[in-house]
Amino acid sequence: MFDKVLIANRGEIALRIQRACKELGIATVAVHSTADAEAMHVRLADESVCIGPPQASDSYLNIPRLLAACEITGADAVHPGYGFLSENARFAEILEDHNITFIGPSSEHIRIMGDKIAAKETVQRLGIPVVPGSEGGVRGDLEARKVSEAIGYPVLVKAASGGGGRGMKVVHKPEDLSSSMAAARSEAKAAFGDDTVYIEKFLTRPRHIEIQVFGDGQGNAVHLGERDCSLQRRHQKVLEEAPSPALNADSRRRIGETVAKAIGDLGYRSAGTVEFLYEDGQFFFIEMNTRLQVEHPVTEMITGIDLVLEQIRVASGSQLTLTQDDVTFSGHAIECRINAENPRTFRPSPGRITYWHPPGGLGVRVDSGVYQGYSIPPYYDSLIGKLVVHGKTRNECLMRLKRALSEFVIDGIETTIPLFNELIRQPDIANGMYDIHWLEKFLSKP
Ligand code: MV4
Repeated sequence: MFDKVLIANRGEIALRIQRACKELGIATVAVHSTADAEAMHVRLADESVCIGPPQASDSYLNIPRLLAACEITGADAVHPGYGFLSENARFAEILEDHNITFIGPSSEHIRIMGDKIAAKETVQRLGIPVVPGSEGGVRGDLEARKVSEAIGYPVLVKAASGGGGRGMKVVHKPEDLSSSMAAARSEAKAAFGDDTVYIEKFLTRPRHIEIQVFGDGQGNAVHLGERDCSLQRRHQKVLEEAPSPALNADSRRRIGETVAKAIGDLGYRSAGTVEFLYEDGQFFFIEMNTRLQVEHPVTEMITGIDLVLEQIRVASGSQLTLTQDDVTFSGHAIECRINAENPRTFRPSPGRITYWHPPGGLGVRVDSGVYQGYSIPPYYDSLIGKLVVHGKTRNECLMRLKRALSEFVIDGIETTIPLFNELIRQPDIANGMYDIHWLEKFLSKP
């Protein structure tokens, strides 16, 4: 086991990782920018190192500075959290070269899944159902025309290096294909430095359902069920839940077993998320995330499994002790992302938290990196906490969420709490009847 883990992140996820380290008796090192000197993740760590100025490119994303922090403190492993360097294959590789363990997958697996075309080819070979579309990248207009004809319009042109929906173009008719291809290419080139695009059948009203997987890199893998993350705005998730209101135990077991077998065959190590669009009872792979995700607590609440603790264990070379039979699902969990933002315009609202009273009680978990008197800096994402609620049934979970939201008091800044108070009162949400477009339609209403 490791003696000392450096956590290359900030905010609530840095605290989440510190908690797992503490339970394992591992010392923790926090890194921080000058803007984060007063942050909770710095206060609670055993040691801390200032790694640079506020801008992430000069601090949390700066590999040489992180390596220096490892060297100074003698950390033998690094947990990257989510965002920042968590899916940077080069970072994982450099750490490996310095005999520091990257707590995550191999750099090869990160690299493959970062290339959306390679990812799709890889998982398809392993038996995972994918969205019908081009075989690999599409070069000319003629090829694009043929592929689109074969799968039928509407089609979606996507960037191979994409993510977050950038460089995506919906095409409804052949006449628009050539101009949309050109637009997608130039957007992709500008955003990712790679203009490779591919084509898929455009699914018009799917749900976003993702399967949590976990492997030990030695061929053993399990699935931990799904999360329904359909409630998004501009590709930012707002509320996530498990189980999905759209699945039954049989469909869950079938997709879960398919995905777990594939992940084992791939020799994947650590936590991973296989993302699907789900429409008319069918799953279609879109992407795989090779990191711990923001919404992982939803899965922890219904399985009782500590994902970060398991990540640390397998990173230190242990085999997976969990078997699929050990993974049982109990009740329902919902996560609300509490952002320092205006609840209607989503404009960031940094500043000083003058009053902070989080909810508590049975089945209520608040993961947060802030405290009363703390000033939220304007340089990073606006997530300040996650309210995660568990109940025996979805209905109990919703009632408990309503109660927890009513207890939550945050003064001094605007937050997304009022939005959640509205959402849980919508019949479609109460009934679980929503797809990936539901939230934006709701927000566009007066
Ligand atoms: C799609 C799609 C419809 N059809 N692919 C958006 C970002 C990237 N992760 C994949 N995305 C989509 N891919 C096909 N073939 C619709 C989306 C999409 C979406 C997906 C998940 C959650 C929210 C979304 C919002 C808009 C579009």
